[in-house]
Amino acid sequence: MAVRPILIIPDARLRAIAEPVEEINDEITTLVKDMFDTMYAAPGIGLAAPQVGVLKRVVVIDLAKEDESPDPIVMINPEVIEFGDETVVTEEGCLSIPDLYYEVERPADIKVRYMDQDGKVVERKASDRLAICMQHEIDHLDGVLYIDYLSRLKRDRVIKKFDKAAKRATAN
Ligand code: K1U
Ligand code: ZN
Repeated sequence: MAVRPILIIPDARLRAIAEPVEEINDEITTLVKDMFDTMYAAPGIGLAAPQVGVLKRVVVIDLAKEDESPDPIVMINPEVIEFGDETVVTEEGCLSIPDLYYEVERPADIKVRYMDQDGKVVERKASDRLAICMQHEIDHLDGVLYIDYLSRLKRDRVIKKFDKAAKRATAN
């Protein structure tokens, strides 16, 4: 079991564009395993590789509740290939912006294409929490955070709070 540290804003790696995975080798297999360990330990329902400082297009998700059996999803080089017309407003959180939750509006239904851990190309439709979580995680691969969808006032307030905390941490 290897739990990796989760990066917190304003770490610049959370704003970088992650590179596509060219080959599913041992490095990627270990990364996926560590990402699940890290996500379950947090706990969270999703995690993108840049959140553990690896700028590769890898996402893990598990929406199963504590009393349900695990339902792990691995998405390598994921893309949203269709957005539905309807939108929903749901509360989101982010392990890289801890202890805050805000409502965000996103497309309710999407179709995604990705490679699974065996390198098989998967196309699937998603709705409800899965669609929201997939969009949140795929955004991470492009350096986009859910706070980017808030009003400028709310977003700037969040950024300021974490900038201050980071400055305090480096001063000590
Ligand atoms: O990517 C991340 O930072 C993980 C994030 C995923 C996410 C949450 C909500 C909406 C969209 C995407 C989290 O997992 S935050 C923690 C969380 O939501 C949660 C934690 C424990 C139980 C249930 C939910
Ligand atoms: Zn996040």
